Formats: sequence, structure tokens, C-alpha cells
Amino acid sequence: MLRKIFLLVILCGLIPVGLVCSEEEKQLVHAKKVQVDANYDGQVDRIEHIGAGGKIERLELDNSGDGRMDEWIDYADGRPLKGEKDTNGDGKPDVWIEY
Ligand SMILES: [Ca+2]
Ligand SMILES: [Ca+2]
Repeated sequence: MLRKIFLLVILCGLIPVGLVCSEEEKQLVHAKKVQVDANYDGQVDRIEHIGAGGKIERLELDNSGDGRMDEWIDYADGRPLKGEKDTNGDGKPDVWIEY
């Protein structure tokens, strides 16, 4: 009997701490970096950098499919702010975009 009560006390103590999260706690857990192989060729062609608030801060894209990122977009408050593109494949931006 004492063993069952002890187990019940332990379980009740764990539920509020580890198994049930408040909405505030859920918002604290999010990815910092998301890498995607959108065309399934085995190489990452999209990298999303996520800020502390859970919103995207920077997006890197490989549009040419050569495995090197060639477009970079910076975000502010989840919205695109400015972008750069490398259109000639030299690894340096040659197009600049303001949104
Ligand atoms: Ca790919
Ligand atoms: Ca590329």
C-alpha cells in the first residue's frame, strides 16, 4: 500500500513538471536552424535561421542546385527586409534587393 502511494506521489509530481507544458513553455522550444533538401538530391538547398522569438531571421537558398548557397534573405520581425543573390556563381552577391 505504501509503495502504491509513493508511486502516485512521484507520478503526480512529474506530470506538472515534465509532461504537461504551458503555452509559454511551448513557445520557448523551437528550432534554431532548419536545413531542407527540397529537390531530394541529397544536398541541402534551403537553410532557415530562427531567432529567439521563433521567427525566421535569415534564409539561405541554393537556387542553382550546385550545393552552394546563392541567395540570402534577412528578415525583421518575420518579414523579409533585404536580400542578396549570386547570379554568376562566383560565391559573391551581385544582386541586392530591398523589400
Ligand atoms: Ca538539394
Ligand atoms: Ca548555388
